[in-house]
Amino acid sequence: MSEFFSLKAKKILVAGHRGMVGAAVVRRLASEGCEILTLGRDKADLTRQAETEAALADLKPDAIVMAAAKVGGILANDTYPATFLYENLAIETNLIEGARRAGVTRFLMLGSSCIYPKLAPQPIPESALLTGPLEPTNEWYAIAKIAGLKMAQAYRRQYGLSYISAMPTNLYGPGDNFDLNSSHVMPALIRKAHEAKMSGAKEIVMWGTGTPLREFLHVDDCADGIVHLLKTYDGDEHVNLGSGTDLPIGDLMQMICEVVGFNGTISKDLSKPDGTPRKLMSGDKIKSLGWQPKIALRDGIASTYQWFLQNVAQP
Ligand code: GFB
Repeated sequence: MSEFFSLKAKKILVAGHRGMVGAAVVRRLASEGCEILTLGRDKADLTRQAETEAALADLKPDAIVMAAAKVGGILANDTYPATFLYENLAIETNLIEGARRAGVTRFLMLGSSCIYPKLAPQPIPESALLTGPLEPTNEWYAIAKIAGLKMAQAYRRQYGLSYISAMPTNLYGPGDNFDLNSSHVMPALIRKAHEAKMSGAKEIVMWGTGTPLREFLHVDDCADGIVHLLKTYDGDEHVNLGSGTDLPIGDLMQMICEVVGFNGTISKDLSKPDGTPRKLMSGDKIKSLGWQPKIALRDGIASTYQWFLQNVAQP
């Protein structure tokens, strides 16, 4: 795939560099010969327009990767709809308009697979966007992310800017949030299996029925896909970024228990929501652009568990 945008000697701003995705993009960019810029909360609160625009005017990056977002698992999304809608809209608006004002011609906006209708055809092609109602537990976050990708399209159309969007599937890996109330399923289940093993508990609790299917992509694969798109893609339509396979949450739980070494039983908390039944994305488009993921799920869980042991677990 020919390079549309060379990163060599360019100034690339990774917005959200302390988050799981942003940190992975920083690691991935280290071998690209570019200057990596970051924007900590101490320098600018990205939900504040004036602060964001002043910081971007000062940094004058050649390109921006928008990894900054208010993110969380199914319960956090369902409990804080206003926060998820407001903060994500504000961050996107401030970064995209701020980028335009600062003369930034290249921008990669990151969304999520929850932008697609709850009952979209599987695997979900990019063209399924806005063809049906959203999953209620995360429609607020989804609406914000749809607005973000539409902003990138609108800025391309009106101002001729090379702004693009990527929609990653459920991500996991080093730097994830392991807080049981706000996290996604992967870090929650790693923590639960580990703590049960350490305390000798006989049982761990999984939310919902365990039947929903989810697709998982290691964050280092995601960062690699982001850099690939940044260098090679200049289209109007967003691009799915997934692993190509999914599995039931119950099977994921089983795999995590094997990796962690927890041999007890798994019970279900049916008071917690299942969310969308399935959201496997089609990877045809990114494959045609010359990219595919490398990290197998079991290997990714094992290395994430090691990261958890070294960085989060209490000794
Ligand atoms: O990862 P998760 O929170 O988010 O949950 P979504 C995925 C599935 O795992 C759901 C089940 O069916 C949960 O009920 N699950 C089982 C658990 N046990 C647990 C647990 O202990 N913790 C959690 N968190 N889940 C999010 C969206 O949806 O995915 C966001 O809300 C975003 O907007 C993100 O799109 C990628 O996959 O359901």
